[in-house]
Amino acid sequence: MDPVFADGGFTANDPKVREQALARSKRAVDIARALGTERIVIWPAREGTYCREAKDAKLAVEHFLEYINALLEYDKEIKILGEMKPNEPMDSCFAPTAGHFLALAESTIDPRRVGVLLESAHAVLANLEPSDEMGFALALGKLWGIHLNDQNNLKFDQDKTFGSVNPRRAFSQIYLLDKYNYGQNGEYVGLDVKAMRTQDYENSLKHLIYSKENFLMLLEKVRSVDEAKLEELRANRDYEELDFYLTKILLGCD
Ligand SMILES: [Mn+2]
Repeated sequence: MDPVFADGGFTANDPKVREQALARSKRAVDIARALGTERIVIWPAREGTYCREAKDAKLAVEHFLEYINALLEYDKEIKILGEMKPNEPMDSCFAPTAGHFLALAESTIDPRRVGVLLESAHAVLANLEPSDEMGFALALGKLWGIHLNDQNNLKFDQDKTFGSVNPRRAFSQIYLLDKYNYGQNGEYVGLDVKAMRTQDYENSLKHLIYSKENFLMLLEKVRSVDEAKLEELRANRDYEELDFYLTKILLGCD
């Protein structure tokens, strides 16, 4: 929020600003280590432009890489989790998706210490399916954190209560995470939600409780799925029936 970083930190055109951004990040690493964690989440939503020609896209990604390398060098124990989003506050972010960041990770000095934190709404903002994004990162052994929430189409980053907009999309995420025992290796399930602004204070606090409640109600539905039936429908390529079966489960009519 410091005005010096209005045009981004480590992708800013001014080398002094990039230096300051790195110094501040090193301090954040020190604080994280003092708190007993080695996981550092990068949320590079200001690393982009409002005007395409405001920054050199090739140079910006090179600065991004130098920044990650400098942090990996600074502390040999930390793990970096990129929480990527395609836009907001900037019009267009560099490395807008988890896939972009994982490609970047492979070019760092220690790819083993670079992974992702996937947020449902960020995937939706990129017009991607959150559960597929999670599957992609899971397959590469890189899903080190998740922020569950919801998003009503392509608008600002809404951080709505998990499952409140599209329960089926929420169901798909839980189905995948539960199937692969997500959390067994100490990964956290975060709920990155924000209050609707036009309520009084007390009511505004319910978004976290209900995100968790929705998660638990959907988990129950996920675990009620008849896996043999699902496999049979897959084998028969009867996807209308599969869709209908899951819709019935979601509506409590099965
Ligand atoms: Mn988030």
